[in-house]
Amino acid sequence: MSGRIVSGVLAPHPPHLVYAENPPQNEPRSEGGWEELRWGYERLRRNLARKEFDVIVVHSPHWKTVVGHHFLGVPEFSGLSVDPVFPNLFRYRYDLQVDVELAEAMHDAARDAGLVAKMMRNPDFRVDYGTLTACHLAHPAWDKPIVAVSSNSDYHYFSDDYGQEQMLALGRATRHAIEATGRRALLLASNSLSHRHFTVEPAVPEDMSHEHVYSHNGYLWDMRVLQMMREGRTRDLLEAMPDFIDQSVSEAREGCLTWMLGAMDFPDYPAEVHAYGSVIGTGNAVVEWDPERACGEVPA
Ligand code: 2X7
Ligand code: FE2
Repeated sequence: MSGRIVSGVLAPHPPHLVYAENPPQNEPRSEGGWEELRWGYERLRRNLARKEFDVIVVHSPHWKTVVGHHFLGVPEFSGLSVDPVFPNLFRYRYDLQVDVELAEAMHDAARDAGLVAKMMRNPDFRVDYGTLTACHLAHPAWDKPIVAVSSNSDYHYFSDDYGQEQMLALGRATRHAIEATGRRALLLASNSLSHRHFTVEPAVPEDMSHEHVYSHNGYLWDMRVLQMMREGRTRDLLEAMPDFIDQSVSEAREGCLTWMLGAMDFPDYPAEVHAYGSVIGTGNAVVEWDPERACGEVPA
C-alpha cells in the first residue's frame, strides 16, 4: 500500500474539552460544558472510525521550540502533563507510542529541504498539552503511534511571511516522508482560530452562561476563514493568513494550519466543519479535509 494522508483535521486543543469529557486519564472532574465542540469531535471520530490509518501526525503550538523543527524521537513516552495556565482543568496521565521511523523520515526530509530540524531523544521529556488534547479528542483509544512536531518560532522572530514559507516547506517534507515510508497518516493541525480571550475564569469553569466569543471582529474573521474552507479555497486562505493572524490574534501564527495545508497540497474540495465554538472567548473549529470522501471512495 502506498503512503498517503487519509485525512487532515483542524483539531483545536483547549484543555477545557478534555476536562469536560471526564476521561479516566484526567484528574479534575467536571459537570460538562462546551458541548458544541465536543459533539463536533464526536462526528469527526465517527468519520475516522470508517478509515484505516497507521499513525497520527500532530503539530502543536504548545511544544514551542526557538531554533528549528523538532520531532519526538523515542518509542514511548509516559507521565503527567499539566497545563501551565489551567492546572485546575488539565492534569492528564499519558502513555503513548511514537512512530520513530516516520519521525526520522520527516526530520531527514525537512533537513533535505534546507530546514533546521532535530530529533528529541530525551525519554523524560514531558509531552505538551496541545499534542495530548488534540490526539485524545480525535482518537481517544490511543492505539496508534503518533509523530509530534514542535512549533518553531519563525513567525515571531522573523515575520509572518517567513514563518509561512517555513511551514509550507515543512508540510511538503511531511508529505514526502509519509509517501516514502508507505504510511497511512491522519494529520492534526492543533490550533484555535481567533485567539483573544478573557483573562478571568468563572468560579465554575464549565458555567456556560459566561462563555461567548471575545470579540465581534474575531468572530467575523473566523466566519471568513471557515467559509473559505467550506468552499475549498485553501489557496485564498493562505493569502489571507497574515491578515487573519494579525487582526484576530490567531493561534494560526504557530504554523499548524499552514503546515497541514502544505502537506495536503492545498485541497480544493470542501472541508467539513464539524463544529465551531468559543472557549474562554477564543474561536475554535473542528474541520476535516477528507480526500477519500472528496473523490467518492467513502460515502458522505
Ligand atoms: O491553548 C489554549 C487555547 N488555544 C485556547 C483556549 C483555551 C486554552 O488553551
Ligand atoms: Fe493553545
